[in-house]
Amino acid sequence: MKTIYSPAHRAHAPKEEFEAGRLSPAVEIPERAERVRAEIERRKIGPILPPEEFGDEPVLRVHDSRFVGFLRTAYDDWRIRYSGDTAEAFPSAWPVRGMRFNVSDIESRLGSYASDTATPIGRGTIDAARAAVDAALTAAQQIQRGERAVLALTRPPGHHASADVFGGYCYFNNAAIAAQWLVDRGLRPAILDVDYHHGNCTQSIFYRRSDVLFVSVHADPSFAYPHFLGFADERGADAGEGFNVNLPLPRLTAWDSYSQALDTALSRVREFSPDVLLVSLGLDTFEADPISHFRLKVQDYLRIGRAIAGLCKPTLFVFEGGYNLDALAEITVNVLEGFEQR
Ligand code: Q9C
Ligand code: ZN
Repeated sequence: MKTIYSPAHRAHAPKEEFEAGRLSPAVEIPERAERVRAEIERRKIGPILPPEEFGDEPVLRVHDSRFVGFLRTAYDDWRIRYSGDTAEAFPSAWPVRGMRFNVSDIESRLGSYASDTATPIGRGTIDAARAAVDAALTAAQQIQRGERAVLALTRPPGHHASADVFGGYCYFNNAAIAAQWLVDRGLRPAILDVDYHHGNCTQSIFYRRSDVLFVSVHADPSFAYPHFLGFADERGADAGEGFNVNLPLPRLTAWDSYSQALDTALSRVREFSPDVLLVSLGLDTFEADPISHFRLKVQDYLRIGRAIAGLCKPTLFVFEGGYNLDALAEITVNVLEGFEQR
């Protein structure tokens, strides 16, 4: 299996996030992708190739142009506002009910576009996020050209970024942009999201559409981030009714019940009969993940890979979350190896 990887991700090296009332060390850090890349080499999964540049057009098929413009200048705008301070940009006020969306200065823009305080914008954030998009698009192009499976080793991740929202460590929705690119080339993609956190913004992007199926297995938002979306009764709207499937699971879910939900998800995908499967591959379902509460074990990731391979579809894995640095590389490559075994 080919991997698409760019070292440009290293320019995004957040230091801190504001969480549970305090600043804590960032977990979505460069070492994540570096460890996975090294493990792919060590276990000889296949060639590691750099992305091609696709330009803005495929990004603008999914994201709002003012939002893209905001991300492009946010760090510089922030530095000008705070006279050269090199601290990362964070929002501190949001336009909640009764207030207005306003983008007249950097503070109002941050509040209008951000969904949380975990997603800092630093000097290298935009370049890294763009390289991640190009990695996902390059992988999509490989699939279009006949590859059976490709990994886009994207960082920062994407599934908590919508048309005009960034958050949850995500800036551009890599998987959604790749899916839209495939739609624009006449293909019918399904997205299976197995990250611990609900892929709220991938859901939002395709919620009213029947040309892209979105299926997610995740921690119940009644106790887990992203808190405000990802419930089982969200089934799509308008033309998209029935094309959104959420399978929320309780705290401490282990393989026995996880695998049942995964089987349900896979049969919904099979029923849709896509041309291409995109997998939003989060590895934060691991038992020792530092921010999550499922109980999957190292060997379970081989099973996930085998189960996905059972669909017999061209498969584009798009890397999302997963924060246990000691296990992340092994469990990621287990999914790929499980997939190849079948
Ligand atoms: N105590 C992804 O995995 N904060 N994003 C959660 C938990 C945000 C996760 C706090 C988590 C975002 C791509
Ligand atoms: Zn996650």
